Amino acid sequence: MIELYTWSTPNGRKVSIMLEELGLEYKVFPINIMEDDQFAPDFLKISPNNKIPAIVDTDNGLSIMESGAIMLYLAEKTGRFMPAGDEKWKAIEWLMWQMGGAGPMLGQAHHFLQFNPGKAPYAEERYGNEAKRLYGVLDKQLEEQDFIAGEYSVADMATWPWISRFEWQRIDINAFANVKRWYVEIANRPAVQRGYVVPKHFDIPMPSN
Ligand SMILES: N[C@@H](CCC(=O)N[C@@H](CS)C(=O)NCC(=O)O)C(=O)O
Repeated sequence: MIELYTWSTPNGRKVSIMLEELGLEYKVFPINIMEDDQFAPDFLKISPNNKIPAIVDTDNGLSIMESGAIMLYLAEKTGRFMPAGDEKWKAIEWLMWQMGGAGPMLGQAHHFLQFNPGKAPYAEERYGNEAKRLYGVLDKQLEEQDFIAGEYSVADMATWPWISRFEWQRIDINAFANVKRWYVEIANRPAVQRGYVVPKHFDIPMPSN
């Protein structure tokens, strides 16, 4: 069984969505990052960087932090959501794009545009522009294929929860037709709907038209 330590954020939802897609048995341990649960000594033993998500696989006692590493572990454990052949490297390439680029940059957009508007105009402009650039990159990748690496994979499950915050990022998702089509298709997957509400219920934001 997988023990999942998580909170209702994009990085946490990546893993709950993947666990739902896989149909694996898992137990949720909410780590309320608004109340500093992430600094509790017991949690630091499995997530020394004091961030969610983290898992423990009770089959072998292994603990893993970092959502991208967790997704690679689950893909290897189950043999699912990782394409074969060259497309495997496309899935990993875009997983790294999400982990190293889209996630951190969109996180900054949330910080300045959503939570601290008016305090740092330069940062708002910088991360607002970077968010638009990233949506443009993703839109181009989705121009000729349904999913980021051809078939539905870890790359989509890692990226989609970040795109679900398009409103916080001040993005008009209607301006990115391929991203919008991809976003809505994934939002309609029952496993994504189940994984999105772990550990707390929030409605999935949907484009206005
Ligand atoms: N690179 C990490 C980032 C994890 C991360 O930033 N988690 C945030 C929530 S989305 C967190 O736990 N923040 C608590 C804190 O910074 O104290 C991953 O992908 O797992």
